[in-house]
Amino acid sequence: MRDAVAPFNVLMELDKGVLEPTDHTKRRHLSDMHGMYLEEPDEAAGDALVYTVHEIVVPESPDHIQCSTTILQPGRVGREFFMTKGHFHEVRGRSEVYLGLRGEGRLVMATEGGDHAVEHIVPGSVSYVPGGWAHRSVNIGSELLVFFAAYVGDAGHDYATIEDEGLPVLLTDAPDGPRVERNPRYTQR
Ligand code: PAN
Ligand code: ZN
Repeated sequence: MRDAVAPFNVLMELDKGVLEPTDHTKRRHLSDMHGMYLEEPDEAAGDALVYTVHEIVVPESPDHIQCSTTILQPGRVGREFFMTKGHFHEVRGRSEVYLGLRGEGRLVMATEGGDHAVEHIVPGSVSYVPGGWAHRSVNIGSELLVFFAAYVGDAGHDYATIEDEGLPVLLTDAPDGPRVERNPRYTQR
């Protein structure tokens, strides 16, 4: 973790999302996404890399802002595009901003009450994720999707709610292009 009381700079490779230096890198493979897609991945896909997150880690306090880049690979499981796990912030009121850097994606957001919103992630898009909205990014293109995220320092991540309930909609690859479909497995509280 950085001593964020002292100013610092890191450099980002804009098209790759790599931060130099980075404090922490996590990688999510198909095996980490178990049960999140309607269909199980093809065995031929092996344990493919789905996404990488490079993080700048500062103290988990509302005085600070956590920053990260996400690099989502292109691909599909069945008709669904590669996506992040998605989460609510543990502290529900904490907001976040996404800045699109490369590729073409969608940001799926939903409240615990079942409202949902889908925004575009493209180079230059700035998406505001208000507190209380779960969020998942989806790569609908054929190249990498890269974006930068900044969020309140003590937000934390609640993955379990999305793992249990899913999100109200899915992004699928339809003959006429990407489609937002109702998630048949979504269970609203
Ligand atoms: C992002 C996400 C990142 C990976 O930095 O954490 O895109 O997605 P998952 O955390 O859902 O695996 C963010 O929203 N942070 O709060
Ligand atoms: Zn978040």
